[in-house]
Amino acid sequence: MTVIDEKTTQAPSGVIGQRLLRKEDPILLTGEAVFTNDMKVPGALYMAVLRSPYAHAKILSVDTSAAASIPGVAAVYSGADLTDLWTAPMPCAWPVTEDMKNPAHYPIASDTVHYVGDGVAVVLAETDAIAHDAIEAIDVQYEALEAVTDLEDALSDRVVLHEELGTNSSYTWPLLIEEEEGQVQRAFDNAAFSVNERYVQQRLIPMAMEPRAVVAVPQPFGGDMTLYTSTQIPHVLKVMIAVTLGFPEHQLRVVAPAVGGGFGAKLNVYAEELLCLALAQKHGGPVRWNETRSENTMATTQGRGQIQDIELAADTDGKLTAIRVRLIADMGGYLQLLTPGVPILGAFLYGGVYDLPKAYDFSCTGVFTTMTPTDAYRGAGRPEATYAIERAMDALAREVGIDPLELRRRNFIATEKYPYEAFTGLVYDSGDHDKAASIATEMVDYAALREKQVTQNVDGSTKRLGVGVSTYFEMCGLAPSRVLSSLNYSAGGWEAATVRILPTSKVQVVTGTSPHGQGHETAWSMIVADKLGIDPADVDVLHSDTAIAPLGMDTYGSRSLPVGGVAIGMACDQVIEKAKQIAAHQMEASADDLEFAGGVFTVAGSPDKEMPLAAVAFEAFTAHDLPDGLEPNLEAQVTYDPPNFSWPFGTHICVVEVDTETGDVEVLKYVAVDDCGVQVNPLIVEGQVHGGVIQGLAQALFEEATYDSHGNLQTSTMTEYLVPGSGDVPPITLGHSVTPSPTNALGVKGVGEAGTIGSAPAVINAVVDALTGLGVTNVPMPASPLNVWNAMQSAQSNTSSNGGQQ
Ligand code: MCN
Repeated sequence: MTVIDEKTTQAPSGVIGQRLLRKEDPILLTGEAVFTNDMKVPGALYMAVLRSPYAHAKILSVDTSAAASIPGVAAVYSGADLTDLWTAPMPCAWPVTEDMKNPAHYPIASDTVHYVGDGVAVVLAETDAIAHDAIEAIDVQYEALEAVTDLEDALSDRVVLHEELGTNSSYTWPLLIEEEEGQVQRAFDNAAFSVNERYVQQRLIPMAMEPRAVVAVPQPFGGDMTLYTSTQIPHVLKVMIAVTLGFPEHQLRVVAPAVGGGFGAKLNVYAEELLCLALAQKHGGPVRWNETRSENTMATTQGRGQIQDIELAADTDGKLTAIRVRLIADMGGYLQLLTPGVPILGAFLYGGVYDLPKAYDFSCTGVFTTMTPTDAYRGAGRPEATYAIERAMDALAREVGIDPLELRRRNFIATEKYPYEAFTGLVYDSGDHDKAASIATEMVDYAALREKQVTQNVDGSTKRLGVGVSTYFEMCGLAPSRVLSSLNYSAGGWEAATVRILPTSKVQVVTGTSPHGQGHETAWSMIVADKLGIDPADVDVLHSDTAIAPLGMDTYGSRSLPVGGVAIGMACDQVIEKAKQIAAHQMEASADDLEFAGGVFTVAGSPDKEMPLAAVAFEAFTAHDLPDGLEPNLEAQVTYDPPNFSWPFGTHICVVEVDTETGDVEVLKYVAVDDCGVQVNPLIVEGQVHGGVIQGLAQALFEEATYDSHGNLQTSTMTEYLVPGSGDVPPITLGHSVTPSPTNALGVKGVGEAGTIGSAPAVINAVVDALTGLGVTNVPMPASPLNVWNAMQSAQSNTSSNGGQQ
């Protein structure tokens, strides 16, 4: 249930701010949308991949003869058979340090496998069923090697996983920021209060509703190729394929048809994309592949996977004086497109929304293990950072002996300090943390809950009430290119947009963003309609096809609105400027005297003179009477590289009841107050926050990808990997404040990841808060009944060994 607090609802003005239903939904909801696996491609061969059952093993031999003899099988290849196809290893676009170790990783292994699910052979066959039967008939002999699934064990190099690297450590990335040398250590030496906490970010499986799928279709003449793939990044993928396969970029078209969710896991260049394309080229005909759900759990990248050690130092008032963070980040078997950079993105957020002096000591070591590679998962590094600082703030509040919200308020960056240069040197655009916290506390009736706890959480009580707070900042709108370059990221952060008014005044927008559930067709139409004074239904948004939208940087990092949407607004402004020249010429007035509102040009001081944009569009098309030197047609193209990230923020509060007899956690109330600046469409914003909160809540309470000591994924189906169903989701009440971003003309900030970033710490803080009276100071994620029970047991045994002192 989503309840919108009317008090905090932004008053709509113009089209921006209206709660329009999403125009892309009818075909999705009626099953008419075409996903990659729905594509009808006559004559396509079906590809199936044989995956390693070992987490770490040498491939001794691959016998494909039995599989090749099955009727309907067109070809069977081992990794060794295909080595000539690759001109370069699989790409990693984020070499975070100069000396980062990156093992050569090819689409199919030919020597050693490094996780269960690593591809060792492929079959091409006339049907999907034959292809899958045939992979069963391939005989692979392995020499099993030891698996390593514990991060600290991996770091010890007891077993080196990529022999050629000589170590399992991929990189260590430090960030030491001090006003004066030695300041961090001095702050800890002189701290009135300090905490030293260890948290574990369990691995998560992104579980998009649609698993991955690929269809590669060579065109009959000239060597052109079309690749249909369920991806978030058709543009980036095109460049990466050109680099990796040496495929001529100008002859490659990448299309992302309808995409059923990605959550960061489809922000990658996958082996199967390269295999389908290379094999389609080799066979001179289409090749397709469709991922099964259990393949998806092991062969699509996973998220999180970190050990976080965080220390806070504070003065007598509980004001932060220094933060120290040490991360061990699980890379998995190989580096995928962004694997090493994901934890680094979080490095800038361990200071939360707090006024921290320049006293910050961070370092992250990325380590190889024998598990599925990790990469971006909704929030990518930022939920992890927020979790650590927000959990540690609660620990510090317990040390100081004050309410956790009061501790946060003492540390908030004051509103008048915005724009605020943070300890990292990054500038936060705008914020009002007191306001977001006040709205949230009012909505949840915080004071009453604290009073209720006093009467409910008494000795012997088996239903304990807990209240958890989390305040967060998100560094989103991934851009600007110069900052990304300073982090060694290989690509830029700009976005492209074209706005074209057609002769009959309907509008085409071409965007480089690539939506997969975010409602861009609706939102972009609203931006255009608002600017041009037309009906959003008269706008068509073209996207996700590099032949139609050749320029783009795609969708991730909650960047599409603050970068791509802003670019569209700028293109509209340029179109209006050009239309103004034409209208002025037609009305024999000076362009400087023209005003544009509601889709009509008027002349200041001459109320009888007006010209609708539709009439201007037709004039621009016929070009019979245009001002001298002006080109026909109304079209503008903008490539926008923003000057800053955008910084949404908010306060989430979770209320739980924990059953001390069973360890069961019931979420009684969840309030999320998010501020993403001006909301283009509050209905979409609420959907995004709602989905995000559920993903964070799922990490806090249900989901965990677990591996046994041999590296076998124990949670490869949804009976073991607990994705919450609608019945598991508690009531979520949304509120918001609106603090416009001063860095873009629309005043917008992104929101796609906000819910995920704020939620997990709010839930776990609530669970720990409920059990504080029993001596519990930490409950690991997920707070399953077993984990809660164990936390209570170990608190009890600590208490007994301390002679009853808590
Ligand atoms: N929006 C708005 N006003 C704002 C902010 C956003 O109306 N002030 C709207 C935008 O217009 C857009 C949507 O909210 O329609 C999300 O915008 P934005 O925050 O720019 O995020 P992106 O479109 O770039 O989406 C990426 C983000 C990420 S990083 C993940 S992961 C994620 C997410 O979006 N994965 C999703 N949301 C998802 N939603 C679905 N259904 N499926 C996924 O895989």
